[in-house]
Amino acid sequence: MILIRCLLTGDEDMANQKSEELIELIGLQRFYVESITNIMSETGKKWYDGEIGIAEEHMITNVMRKIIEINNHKIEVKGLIEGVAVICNPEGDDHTMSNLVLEGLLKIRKYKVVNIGGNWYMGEKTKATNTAIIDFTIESRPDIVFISVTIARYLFNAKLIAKELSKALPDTEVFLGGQGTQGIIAGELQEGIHLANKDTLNTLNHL
Ligand code: B12
Repeated sequence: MILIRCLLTGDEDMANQKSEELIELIGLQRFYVESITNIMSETGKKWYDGEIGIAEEHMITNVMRKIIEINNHKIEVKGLIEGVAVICNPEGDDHTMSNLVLEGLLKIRKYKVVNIGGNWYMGEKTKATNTAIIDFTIESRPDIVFISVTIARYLFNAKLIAKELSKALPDTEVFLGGQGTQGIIAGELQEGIHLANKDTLNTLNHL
């Protein structure tokens, strides 16, 4: 794909232009859930196989994040909002690009989005971090909460956050999703906590 070539050479302007062309062709939502996800997993594979270094992987991630942010800003939320959505990662998980993609997809559906993000560097203070995420989310009074987990070892944290939120906010729909949730078995989660469909648009279209 031409876009990945622009990203690999660090040509940000060209990457932007190619993204615009792709969006024109397949629409923003498919660009988010198909093109970006594919390009990023290919990038991860190239890094894993030693074809590219850590710096190149970071550069691609950085340019991609900017492209998503530019496009998210273009989404206009007019009229009555559908609800409030909070997006977060559990402590430890640094994969925040999914949050940006989800932010855009929720904005398209007229949600006011509070994206707490990730990158919590509090060392051993996992409990304090979880409390911070939980308290902030409760204060935001969301209709839905999206918890994104990419690395499975942070699933325990994510489940803990989900459980507390579901207890404190019984009318709020809490979703766990992302690559790190692949091992969850249907029915394993308690009532009020949903496992996001592998097809992200499927989950979003059923909100
Ligand atoms: C970018 C990246 C990073 C960046 C993250 C930067 C950032 N700010 O996001 C950096 C460099 C920091 C990083 C670090 C690491 N990474 Co990394 N990373 C990636 C990479 C290349 C892309 C991830 C991405 O952004 N994808 C694009 C998004 C849009 O796709 P997505 O996350 O799948 O989200 C989609 C769906 O899953 C869904 N979704 C996600 N969450 C949710 C939640 C809900 C509720 C819903 C509805 C939907 C949903 O929505 C999206 C659209 O459909 C992946 C490769 C890959 N296969 O994805 C590796 C990858 C995830 N990383 C990996 C690893 C191993 C690491 C490190 C452990 C490496 C290391 N040794 O340090 C660290 C861990 C750091 C940490 N503590 O979290 C492995 C994970 C392997 C595994 N199975 O555990 C991967 C798969 C790479 C590989 N091939 O080995 N990484």
